[in-house]
Amino acid sequence: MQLARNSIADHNQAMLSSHERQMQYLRGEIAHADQIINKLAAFQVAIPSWALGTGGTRFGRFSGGGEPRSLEEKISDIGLLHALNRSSGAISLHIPWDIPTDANAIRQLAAQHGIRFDAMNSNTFQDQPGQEASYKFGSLQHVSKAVRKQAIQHNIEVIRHGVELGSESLTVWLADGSCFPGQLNFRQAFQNVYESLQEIYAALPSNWKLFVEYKAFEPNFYSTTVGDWGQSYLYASKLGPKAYTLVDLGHHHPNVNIEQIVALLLMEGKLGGFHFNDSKYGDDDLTVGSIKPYQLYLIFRELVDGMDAKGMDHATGLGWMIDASHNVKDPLEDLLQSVEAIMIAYAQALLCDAKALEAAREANDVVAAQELLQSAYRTDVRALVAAARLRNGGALDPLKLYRSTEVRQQLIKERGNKSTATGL
Ligand code: LRH
Ligand code: MN
Repeated sequence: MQLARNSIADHNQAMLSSHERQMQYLRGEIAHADQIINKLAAFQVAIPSWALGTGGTRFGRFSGGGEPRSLEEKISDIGLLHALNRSSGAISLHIPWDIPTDANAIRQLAAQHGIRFDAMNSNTFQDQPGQEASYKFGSLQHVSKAVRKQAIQHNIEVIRHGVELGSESLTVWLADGSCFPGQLNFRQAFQNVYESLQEIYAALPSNWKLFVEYKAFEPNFYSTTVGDWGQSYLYASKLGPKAYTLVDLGHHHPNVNIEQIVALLLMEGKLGGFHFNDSKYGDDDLTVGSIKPYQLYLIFRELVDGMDAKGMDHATGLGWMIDASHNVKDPLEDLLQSVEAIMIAYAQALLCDAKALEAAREANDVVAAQELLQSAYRTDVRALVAAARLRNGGALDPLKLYRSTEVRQQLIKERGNKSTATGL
């Protein structure tokens, strides 16, 4: 489904005067407004291929209809998001949920929508039909060499698909762990995973990165073999320079100081990227910034300072990906809100006077430090984010235009109410 030719131009025309009023005020308040807009305009967030349909939980799944039935339709839906906000120019595939039948055709279709292929995701947490050995008791940690070999082969196969599509990174998330005390030899499990990751690492093309994603719990509920940033950092450090940690915001126990973890991993040069989402309790995979927007801002504060300290390019230095699941929202509206929340947190982080903040810290002026941090957070930067979109040819208010052009209704007309797409 394509947006009608002039729908974005007409939408922007109708909203331009109020946008320019807000920009005039912000330009009066923010000396470096244009630098912030430049950075926002260059910033792209990868959309997960598994988050374009209704996720659901083990208790139920309530599809909203018009959901993609193929990889081609998933790419077209991301094309729509990107046409609206010009900040969703990448897709992250999950194998075998999204095995391309014709890699060249898929690559060309994505290019037509201005979409590139971000990190590939392997899947050794589900047994596929006809699969030789089961992952019930883990994959790369498994006591059986044959099971580990099967999982290693799968990851190498995922790399092959990624090379054909132009991806340059592989994310390995392992459900591996244990549900009961006594079930697992932690040291042997670590060693098995490490040796298995070494074989996967050895299969990486020279320009590729390996992201080791950690998670505190689920589906195992006593131990997880890549359970926290320390374990992921241990693997990534032992594996070599192409291996990094991946921070999924929902993979921490409540109240963990994620921004401190981000600051240290970045300082060590071992932060590879993010799976952005939000959560109240567990791995809830909710809309980014919907529960803890201040934490998201504090994370971007550490990212901006940490990347600037290392001279890293913000747009390309790390893997910026969303990992969400939708139960009650239209998936595309949810993703538009998530990208917006990321861009707002990034803009506020860029707005904060980092030099003055450092001076307050040096002076142990705790109050001044908080005032500097929160004055940026309390600044409505939405017009700056909109200005970046306008500059890139996007809509001033993507969600409003998505609704006013009745995209979902048209998708339901085209695809029907049932959803068949594989994935979570
Ligand atoms: C695990 C996870 C991982 C994906 C899956 C879809 O919870 O975050 O990143 O493979 O979700
Ligand atoms: Mn994730």
